[in-house]
Amino acid sequence: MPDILLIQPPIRDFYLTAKRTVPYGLAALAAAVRQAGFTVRILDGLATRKTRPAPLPPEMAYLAEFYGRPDVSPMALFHHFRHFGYSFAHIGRKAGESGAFLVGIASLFTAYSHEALETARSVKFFLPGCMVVLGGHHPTALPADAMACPSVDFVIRGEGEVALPRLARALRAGRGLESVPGVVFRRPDGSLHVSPPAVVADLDGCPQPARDLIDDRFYRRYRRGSTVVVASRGCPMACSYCSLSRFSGIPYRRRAGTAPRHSPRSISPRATSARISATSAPARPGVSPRRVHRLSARETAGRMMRRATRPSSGGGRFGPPTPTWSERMKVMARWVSQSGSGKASLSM
Ligand code: B12
Ligand code: SF4
Repeated sequence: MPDILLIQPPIRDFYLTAKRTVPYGLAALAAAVRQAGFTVRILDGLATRKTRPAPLPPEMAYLAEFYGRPDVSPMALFHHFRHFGYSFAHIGRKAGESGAFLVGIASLFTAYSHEALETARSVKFFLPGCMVVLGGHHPTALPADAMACPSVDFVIRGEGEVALPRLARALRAGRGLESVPGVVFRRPDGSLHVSPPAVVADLDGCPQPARDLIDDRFYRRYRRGSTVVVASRGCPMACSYCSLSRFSGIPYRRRAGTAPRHSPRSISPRATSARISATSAPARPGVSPRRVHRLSARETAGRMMRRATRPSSGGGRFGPPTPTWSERMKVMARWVSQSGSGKASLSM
């Protein structure tokens, strides 16, 4: 029976790509609570191919007449609104069987915040004696929204590696929670105690994520094992539409020892070789973060150009891009490499 259960909730959307949902943050938290002496398990609500149609949410109900007809085109991806992952009842039952005293639920994305709350309700139903804590970008930005759900006992804002073990220890010892970084809780009069987001001061002091708790059968790419390596936290950019740099309270930091510590074997004892593909900017010693970002975007644009001009692009279904399209890509690459304002309209 684990002391702590960490849950990645299922999601409801038109599509899901498994490589985007590796529960890296939960593995980082699991390593931290393990180091503090707690037993822990990850219940990954997305580590299954199970999917079924779900009703459109009320704000999208007007789309109903456009969906529902059979669609065999390559764009059939967006054919139905679907529930991806295990059912809320299944997750609740598994939480009940775990008997954990503390259940942590990831609520990373605002668009999927309802699924995190539904998970919390199901967990409380099947395991009424446990404490439920929510963390991730959504409750960090809008803690009162999450706390409005009676099944949520606490929120931890910001990074959880230091905060979650401290919350667990305080709960076990029956101590007050005021000193737990990032914590949000209800005071006896019903008002909320809201702490500023927690920030890990020494990223290199954090243990390696508990990758052994990730169900990597589900996260294979091209029939090989795959994993995520996070070389930095926060973001060096300041896109005008993004809350991260301005309001999250999470500063941009790089991990000093990333390259040597992440040899294939340090990532997984079973790994024999590594093929690296980057979706965000890797750290480069001696180069300013913004420049790293611009270089990375330029390289990505260049790679896309080269790939797109091969006739096999798009799995062989589509021909090479039109000149207008490739011209646009070149302009974009030029613009990205020249842009020095820090107000980019490109993301990640
Ligand atoms: C890499 C990245 C991606 C990658 C990989 C995502 C992944 N598998 O983790 C890709 C490109 C696939 C991606 C996709 C998306 N992303 Co993204 N992504 C990022 C990025 C750049 C870094 C995230 C990261 O890895 N952080 C490091 C890990 C360790 O942190 P973490 O997972 O957040 O976990 C920490 C804390 O959040 C907290 N925590 C997390 N869970 C829990 C649970 C508990 C109980 C507790 C206590 C704490 C806690 O503690 C953890 C350890 O410190 C951030 C921006 C940024 N610079 O931070 C955006 C960001 C997270 N993404 C964002 C969005 C919106 C998306 C998409 C929804 C975009 C879209 N429309 O498709 C998709 C959703 C993907 C999905 N899961 O279906 C937003 C979320 C904002 C919001 N409020 O919704 C961010 C903040 C960027 C932004 N501002 O737009 N993303
Ligand atoms: S690059 Fe992504 S995370 Fe950074 S400010 Fe822009 S949108 Fe936000």
